[in-house]
Amino acid sequence: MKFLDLAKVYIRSGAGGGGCVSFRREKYIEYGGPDGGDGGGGGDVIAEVVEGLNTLIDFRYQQHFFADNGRPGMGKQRTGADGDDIVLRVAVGTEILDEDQETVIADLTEVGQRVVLAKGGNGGFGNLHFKTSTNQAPRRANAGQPGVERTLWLRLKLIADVGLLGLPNAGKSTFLAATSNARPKIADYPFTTLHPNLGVVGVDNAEFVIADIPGLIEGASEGRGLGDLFLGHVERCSVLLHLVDGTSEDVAGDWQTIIREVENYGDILGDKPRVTVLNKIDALDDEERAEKLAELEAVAGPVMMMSGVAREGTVDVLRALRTEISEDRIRQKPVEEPESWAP
Ligand SMILES: Nc1nc2c(ncn2[C@@H]2O[C@H](COP(=O)(O)OP(=O)(O)OP(=O)(O)O)[C@@H](O)[C@H]2O)c(=O)[nH]1
Ligand SMILES: [Mg+2]
Repeated sequence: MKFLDLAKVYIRSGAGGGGCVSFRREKYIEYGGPDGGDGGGGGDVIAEVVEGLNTLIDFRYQQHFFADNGRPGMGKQRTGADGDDIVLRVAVGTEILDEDQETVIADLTEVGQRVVLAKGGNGGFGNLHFKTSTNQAPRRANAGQPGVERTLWLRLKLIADVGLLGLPNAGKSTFLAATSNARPKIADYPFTTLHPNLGVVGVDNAEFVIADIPGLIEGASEGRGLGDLFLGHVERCSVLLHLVDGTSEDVAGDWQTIIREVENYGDILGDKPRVTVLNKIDALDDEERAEKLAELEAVAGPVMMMSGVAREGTVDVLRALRTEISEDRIRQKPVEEPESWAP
C-alpha cells in the first residue's frame, strides 16, 4: 500500500567557509600584520509551514535539499559570504521524523512555523583572529565546520475536522460524496475505500473538512481487515461521525464493534465527541426505523437518522457536527455580494 502522506528526504546543511591566512603587504608599510578574514557560515536546512498545501506530493519530485556552503575568508580582512539557507515548504500537520521513522523531531501545526532541521557549519577563523601580543604573525587559520547530513521522514496526518467511522459498507463514502466536493469510490463490497479521502462540506455558510477512512472490523486493532492504521488520520479531528448501517440485522452489535476498536486505539479517540447516525433509512419503513432507532439508542444514547443516498437528514447531521467544531477551524464562506444592476 502506498502512502502519499509519507515522504523521505535527504538534507545537508552548508559547510562553513575556511578562514584565511594572509598578511598585509603594501609598499612602504612595514610589518603589515595578519589580515586573513573569517569564513562565512554554511546555510541551514529549514522546514516551514505554508498555507494552501494538504499533501506531501512535492516531495515525490524533489527529495534532496542541500543548503549552500559558506565562502572562504579572504585577505584584507574580508569575511566570506554566508551560504544561502534552503527551505522545505510543508503542509500544516506535518511531522518530521528521524531516519528510524519513530523519533519525532518536530510537529508542525501552524502556518508560518519554522524549524531548523540541520544547522549550517560555522565559518573558520582567519589568521587575523589569532593575533596576540606575543604572536603578531600567526600562520594559523581554522577550517570551516562541515555541514550536517541527515535522512528524514515527513509524515502528514491529514487534518480533518470530522472523522467518519463505521463498518465496511456503512455508507461512509456515500455520505462524503453526497455532502462534499469529494468523489470517493463507492461500491457494495467491503473495503471499497483503501485510502483516506478528504472532502470539504458546506452548511449555513460554514465550511469544514470531513475525512472518509477505510472501514473498521472486529479485531482491527490487532491488524484484521485493513487494521486501524487509518485511525491516525482522524486523531486530530474535533468530532467523529459514526455511521451505523440501518439495514443490518444487529445495529447495536455493529455499533459496539466499532466502539471497541476505537477504545482499543486509545483515549485520543475514545474521548472525542461523537455523533451517532442510523444510516440508509431510505431502505426502512416507519416501523423498522422506530425499531432500529430504539435498539441503537439503548446502547449508544441519542442517535440521528439519515440516508446518504436519498440525502435525507444529511443537513441536520452536518449542523450537529458543526456545533462540535471550534469556530477558528470553521472557514466562513465569503458572502457573495449581489451584483448591482443598473438599467
Ligand atoms: N439504501 C442505501 N444504500 C446506501 C446508502 N449509503 C450507501 N449505500 C450503499 O451501501 C454500499 C456501501 O457504500 P459505501 O459508501 O461504499 O460504504 P463505505 O462505508 O464507504 O464502505 P467501505 O469503503 O468499504 O468501508 C453501496 O452499495 C451504497 O450504494 C443509503 O443511504 N441508503
Ligand atoms: Mg468507503
